[in-house]
Amino acid sequence: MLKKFQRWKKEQQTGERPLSDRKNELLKYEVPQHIAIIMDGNGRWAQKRSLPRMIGHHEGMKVVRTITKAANNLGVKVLTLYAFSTENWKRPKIEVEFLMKLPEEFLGTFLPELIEENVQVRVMGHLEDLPPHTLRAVEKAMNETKHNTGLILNFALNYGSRAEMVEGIKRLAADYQQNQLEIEDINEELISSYLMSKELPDPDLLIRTSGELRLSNFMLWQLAYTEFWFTDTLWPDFTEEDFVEAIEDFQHRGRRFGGV
Ligand code: V0D
Repeated sequence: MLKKFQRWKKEQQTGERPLSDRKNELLKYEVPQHIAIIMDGNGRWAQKRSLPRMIGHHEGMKVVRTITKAANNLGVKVLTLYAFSTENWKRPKIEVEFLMKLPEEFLGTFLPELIEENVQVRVMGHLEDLPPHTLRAVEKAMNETKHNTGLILNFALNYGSRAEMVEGIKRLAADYQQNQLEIEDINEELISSYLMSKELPDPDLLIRTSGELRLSNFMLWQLAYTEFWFTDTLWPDFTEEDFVEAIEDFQHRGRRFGGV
């Protein structure tokens, strides 16, 4: 409510186009089907305020809710969020333990709302290494939303793209060894079907916050034709306005797939 008022006041003072107008305009053009986000800058957001990094992660979790609602309302089909990479285990133990409680807290607070809004929760990553309490919460959410037909909210959790490829290629090789497929059957579509993102379209738009201009082992195969959008804004400061701006920019770019 406060945020809405502040937005209205700013629009009055600066003559900015209201968010509702911008969203209506957006819907006249092609909205990206699949948006992937690297939600970076949570620790830095906290450190800038002399707060523990955990507070930044917690603030970042609230933004996940805002952007999920926005994506669902705009008719985005899939929102993939990079929540925890295979590299993130190297962080201090207490930070990892705190992070592993966030799925439970997020779902404990927002699962009823997600169900209400017809959102389907999915997770891609090596789930077998997650603490049992985290896995339980995630499995419950996936199970309770599996028939929902709205936005697919896809969390990349303990995910790494190269590991995903290695594991997929091993299964492909095993299937070959057992005469399930022939060399000639190997094509891009088949390879996609051995990845954790199978049955999802490739992302149309990748957003990375906090000024880092790297992929950090995120969906390397799937991002081959994706438009990239970077911002210096830290994830806890990322707003619906920023999200709409990214989509507006996406719509203004011509995508040519190497053709003319
Ligand atoms: C911390 C910013 C939601 C990024 C967002 C375990 C870093 C907040 C989830 C979540 C995290 C994951 C799965 C699920 C439901 C919610 C989450 C982690 C970190 C890593 F089914 N936010 N969030 N998971 N952060």
